[in-house]
Amino acid sequence: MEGTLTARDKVGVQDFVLLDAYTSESAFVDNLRKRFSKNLIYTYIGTLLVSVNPYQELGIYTLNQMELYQGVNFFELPPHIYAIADNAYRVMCSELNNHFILISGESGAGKTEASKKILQYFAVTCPMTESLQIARDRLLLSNPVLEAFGNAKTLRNDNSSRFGKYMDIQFDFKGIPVGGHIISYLIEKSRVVYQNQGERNFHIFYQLLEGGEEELLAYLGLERDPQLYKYLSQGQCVKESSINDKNDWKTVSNAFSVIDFTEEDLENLFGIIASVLHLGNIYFKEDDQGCATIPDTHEIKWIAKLLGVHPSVLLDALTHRKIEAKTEEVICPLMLDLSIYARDAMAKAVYERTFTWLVNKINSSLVNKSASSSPDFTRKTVIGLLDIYGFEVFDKNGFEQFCINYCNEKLQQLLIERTLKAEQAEYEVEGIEWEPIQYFNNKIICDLVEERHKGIISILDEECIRPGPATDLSFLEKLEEKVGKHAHFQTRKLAGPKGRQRIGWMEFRLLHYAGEVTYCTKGFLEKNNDLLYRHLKEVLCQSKNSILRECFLAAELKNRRRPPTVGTQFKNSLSSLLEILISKEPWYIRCIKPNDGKEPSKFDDLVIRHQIKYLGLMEHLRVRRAGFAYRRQYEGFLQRYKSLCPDTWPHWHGPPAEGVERLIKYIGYTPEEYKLGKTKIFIRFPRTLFATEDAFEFSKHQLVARIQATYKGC
Ligand code: AOV
Ligand code: MG
Repeated sequence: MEGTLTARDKVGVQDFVLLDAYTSESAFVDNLRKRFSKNLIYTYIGTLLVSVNPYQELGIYTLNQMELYQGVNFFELPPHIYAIADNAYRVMCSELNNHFILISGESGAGKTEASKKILQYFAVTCPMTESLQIARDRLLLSNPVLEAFGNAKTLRNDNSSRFGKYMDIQFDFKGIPVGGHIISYLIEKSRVVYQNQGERNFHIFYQLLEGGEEELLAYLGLERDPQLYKYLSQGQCVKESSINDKNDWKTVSNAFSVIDFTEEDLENLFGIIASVLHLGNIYFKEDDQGCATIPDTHEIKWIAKLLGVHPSVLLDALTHRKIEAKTEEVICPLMLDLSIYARDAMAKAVYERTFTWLVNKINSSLVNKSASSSPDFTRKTVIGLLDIYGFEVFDKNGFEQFCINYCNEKLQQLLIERTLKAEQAEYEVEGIEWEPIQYFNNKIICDLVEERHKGIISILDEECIRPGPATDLSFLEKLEEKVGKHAHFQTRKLAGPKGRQRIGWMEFRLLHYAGEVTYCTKGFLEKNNDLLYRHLKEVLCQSKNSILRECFLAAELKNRRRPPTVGTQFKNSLSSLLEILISKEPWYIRCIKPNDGKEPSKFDDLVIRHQIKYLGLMEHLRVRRAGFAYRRQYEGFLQRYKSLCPDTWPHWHGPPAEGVERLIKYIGYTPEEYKLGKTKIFIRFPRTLFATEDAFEFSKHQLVARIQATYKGC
């Protein structure tokens, strides 16, 4: 065959395990490039799906495509996200067990789009009854609502998810989707009050101003022009050509009407959104003593009206602070910077809690009452979809990146453990011997971050609560003292000469699984503490806006003492997430961004290599290949290659295992090339399968040629 290009040479292999040079990153990149240039964005590593963002509509998500993939065995068709969705669904239906699909990749790689494609696939292909259509619609429409409130334009992605999302889609025993449940993780609330150059606040603010009806804006005391609002205009990019806020407003309004939101809910909800904008425009002045005053109370009046609080009480709470002395409360005026802090803290807290309320509200609308009360429907299984922020490295990385990257460490750990475990379990079940492979266990980094009393989060918490003046610098010094010798930790003081050049005085560096990230400790204490002055909390607890009252009162009653810090809350919520995931069958989608410019058809080797590294794809491939490159159920193998052996063509009537044995003997497999398990054939080398594939392609062409010749003769 020398000199001629095979299909594999032109479009690459559709499963990386078939790569001959499977340990070579270059071969991996080459294969991805070949496929990408032909708009083949999906490739497997076994049952893991690698997806490269095409940054263009490819016409591969049509109804026809959905039908094509329905009920078809995994490797029968070219790789597709529908194959993952369909297989997870079918295994769930046949084995009545729970599954999850973990979608990971860096910002802009296509995670959210992938999760939407999966949801749409289920909505279209799963059996449905009329009474359950509403549950399906609500599940679908929860997306635009959560995206409006939780997504924003960043430098990396015009629709970047600024919260983590885990969604369970619940199915009854017949495989009909009956409801769902969403858990959200750590929304990036700092964005409410500040955006970097070229970035925007959460979409909902712009949608409301662009699309909201005249009467609504008048009721909320808002002007249409986003430039007029400080919280919306700091990034100097209130308009973005790829975003149509007006249309999106219509979609979100329609979604609200389908998801059980009452008029009153919406009035309260937009009252809060508008109040945040008014808050941002409050202007403070310094009096002779340096204390803050609010000379113009226009905004205060609007906030007071919309939140149902007394204007003078609000004004007081923004410029004063209650301090508990031994026996009494003392009220003291705030200096200018502390008033600004109080105002921003209020905006952030109000937005964050409203977002949580929104998720809860959507969840209660996703509970299908008729389904859960009927005994026939008690048996439920779920497919969980995890779309969480990807590993982030910016020029400056803060507390938010620290949390996001820690989350990615944890998920990476889960993937490695589950992959190895699953692989080992499969060999055991099939009665096949295998050699375990070495892999880097990133538990050491997870421990560095989360270990009780010793990890970075604990050290940060200690600094947050200890009496005496604690600062971001004293936190860094504590880190140096307690984890300074850790192999994955560096600071300027403790790093080698190379590090000395690049790590600033306020910075520390973590050697993450995915690469080095330097974090600036500025703001760590404040963000972890997340203090809202008690005075302001009291005002919000008394609010006549029922959403706010509910959010703040409930939290007050629950946390009479000091609530856990942000870092600890996040750590706990991640640990519950892992508990949820560990009990389910995993499916993985690893998304890759082809370039940093959001450009279609541009394949940037460097950008891609970096992602391959930190997504652990080479490692995954090694694990997958450590024992056998390929495995396939006897039925599927026989079905595909039966034409290669006269004994099995056109039909084999005996047990499939025997048919496969007959077939591979005929085509000349040697004993070291394969092993026969209980239900599957395991092929050790890719070249064996290649040869079989080539023979199959050859025989197919011969057959076609023969048919064509026959017709020509007619
Ligand atoms: P992300 O979820 O992974 O980033 P998105 O799913 O929002 O990334 O994708 C970013 C953009 O890439 C989308 O808005 C689309 O324009 C385009 N895109 C992604 N996937 C596809 C696809 N399959 N086909 C066509 N275009 C696509 V973040 O939320 O920022 O981590 O935090
Ligand atoms: Mg996203």
